[in-house]
Amino acid sequence: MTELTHPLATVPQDELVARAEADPLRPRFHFVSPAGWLNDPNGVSHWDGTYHLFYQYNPEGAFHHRIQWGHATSTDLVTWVDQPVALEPSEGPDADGCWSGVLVNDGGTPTLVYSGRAEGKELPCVAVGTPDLLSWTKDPGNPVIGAPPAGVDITAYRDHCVWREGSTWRQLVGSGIRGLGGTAFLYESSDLRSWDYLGPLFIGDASQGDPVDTDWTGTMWECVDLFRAGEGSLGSAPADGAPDVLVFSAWDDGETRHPLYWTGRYSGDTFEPEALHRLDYGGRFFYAPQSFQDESNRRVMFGWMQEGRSDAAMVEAGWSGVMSLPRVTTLAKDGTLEFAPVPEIEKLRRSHVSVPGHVMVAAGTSVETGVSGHQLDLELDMQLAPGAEVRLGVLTSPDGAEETLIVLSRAADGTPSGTLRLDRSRSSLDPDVDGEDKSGPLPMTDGRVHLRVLVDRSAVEIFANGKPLTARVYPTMGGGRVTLAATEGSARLLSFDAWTMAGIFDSTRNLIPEGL
Ligand code: DQQ
Repeated sequence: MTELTHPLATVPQDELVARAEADPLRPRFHFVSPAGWLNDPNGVSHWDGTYHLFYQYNPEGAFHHRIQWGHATSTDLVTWVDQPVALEPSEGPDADGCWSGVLVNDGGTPTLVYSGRAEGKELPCVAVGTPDLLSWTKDPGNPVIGAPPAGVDITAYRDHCVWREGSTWRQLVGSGIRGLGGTAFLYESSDLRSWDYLGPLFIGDASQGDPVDTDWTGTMWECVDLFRAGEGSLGSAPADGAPDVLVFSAWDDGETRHPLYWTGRYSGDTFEPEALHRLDYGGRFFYAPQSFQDESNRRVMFGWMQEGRSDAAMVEAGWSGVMSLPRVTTLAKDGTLEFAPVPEIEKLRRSHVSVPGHVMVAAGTSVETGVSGHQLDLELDMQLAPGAEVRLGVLTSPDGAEETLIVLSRAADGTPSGTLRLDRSRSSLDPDVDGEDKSGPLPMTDGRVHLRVLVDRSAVEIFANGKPLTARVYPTMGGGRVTLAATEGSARLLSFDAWTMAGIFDSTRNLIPEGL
């Protein structure tokens, strides 16, 4: 094991795993690192029937420093096997960290394109893998791009999206142009090693909107991800008119703001934007998402559910960061994206409670759910009358002092719109955790809402009519009751099913995994 060198490495490495596993707030059916720090998903892929999830990892402790690429594999996207660390910093262009990147198939050779960090800046690097993807060799020519584009005053430069178009490779590197906004620089190569710069794919406008807005595009775009949201591959004529989608995480001066996406058309060397959308109403709690197309042609996305507790509390806990459940991304009729957890997750469902449906819930009344737990999958169908507001409470303490509220409301004028809101003001008695409200528009027809809520201790993922809201909560009282009440108007509860969820790791993990 490496020596403890960082001032935040106050917990001895051999105590980290035990510390992390003892934390009642640590999720049990989401992927988390063995202990220490986890952030972005990297190199997400499906290779010869095996899913690969690499991730930004610091096994030294629960803080971001000298990042390595952790690695786990799965055959079902549900249970994961820890594999040896894929990349770690070494002398040269990644001496201070192996930052985010992707995996591509170079004529059968697994190849990683990532950002090497050294001397305070990041540059593109390449590594090739053995056929089992377990052992990686860095390219002697790293960095493969020696500097950001000349003559452009950039805010930062890192992270990669790489795809094959005909006989050439194309690559985007996330960046920002000072005084203008976020951008992604486009490059081309025949061999993934020698790259020609083609120009900015598209430049955002940071002067648009207010920096506090939930859809402000920031001064730099991290983790850009470009894909076709339908039939056909990037660069081809869209058979079904499906848009291209440019996902990015808006960043500003060291602050991770929120993931957004443009729908539009990528053609030639540019992207013609059509509309800007929020990717997840939880904002920074679903950050740096990365997606891939699996062998059954589904677009599957993972995101980093970062913490809402203090740096000191993370260090003490011995772990930080949760990987979201993988979600299937599809195109909704209105041209936006919609999301659902992969159906494979249902394998983890255990005891089932069915709350009687077809009951009216009137303002001021509540339904006795009889459901309780810290690891739950809840699925509800409801119909809200115009002006109705319904609250589903989870992780509720016996006395109700702590409760996390998922609030659904329908516009009073009967239009097909409403709001999804997460009220965390009473989620925790701990005054130091993030309790900010999260919300966004909820499209609905005739007041109908299909709600799916996955509660995994401090990790909560909500999908309402396909719109996601992801966040973290830190209850202190150990409550697990589930409550349902109407506060305005009335709603018909059509169905309500609840399951407890099994955990995915049943034995103690190794901080530095050796694989099987
Ligand atoms: N995290 C990585 C960067 C990326 C950022 C470093 C996003 O490559 O820009 O761990 O969270």
